Amino acid sequence: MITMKDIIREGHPTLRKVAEEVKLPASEEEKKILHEMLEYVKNSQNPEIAEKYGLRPGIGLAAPQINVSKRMIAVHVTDEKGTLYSYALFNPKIVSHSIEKAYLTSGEGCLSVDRAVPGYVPRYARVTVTGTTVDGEVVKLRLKGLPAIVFQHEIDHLNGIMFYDHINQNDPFAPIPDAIPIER
Ligand code: K1U
Ligand code: NI
Repeated sequence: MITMKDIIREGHPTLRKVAEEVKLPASEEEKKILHEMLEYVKNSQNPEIAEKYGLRPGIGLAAPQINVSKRMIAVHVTDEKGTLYSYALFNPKIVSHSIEKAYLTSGEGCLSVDRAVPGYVPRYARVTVTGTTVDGEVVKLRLKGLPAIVFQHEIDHLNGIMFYDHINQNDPFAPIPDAIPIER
């Protein structure tokens, strides 16, 4: 079971590396890790389990955050309509995106960052993501709203990018032209 002890924090060099593609079909060990990553995210959203094991609640997790430099992500998040997006993917890739941007009005957080970093994080408003599930199925997801933001945050981790790299350092809350504000 993954716990906060397994999650590396900012300053660790793995968080700044470009993660390796997973050679498919994935190994049993890679499947086990990816399955456990999704379990972490689900468990962390269960108040009883989160308290028992000291899990910080999360809506996503990328393998580099547990010091595994491979292209694997887990996301478990609902959109504004209550639709659940629960995915564990090998080699996720943004294959197309909108020109339009979006941002969370409350900013973003990260399980690898033990401090609040205020500011707007500009993201694409809509993305199409492909990837391969633990069962070897290829999926193509058309995402908007919070799920689109979370997938971009997690795929950034695979490229050594932290959310605060996108914040305007001089004016963290400077308006982002033509961007959709997302409240949550
Ligand atoms: O990758 C991570 O560090 C997880 C991170 C994902 C994320 C947060 C915000 C915007 C985009 C991506 C988190 O899950 S931080 C915790 C969090 O935002 C949250 C936790 C429980 C309920 C709602 C939000
Ligand atoms: Ni993060």
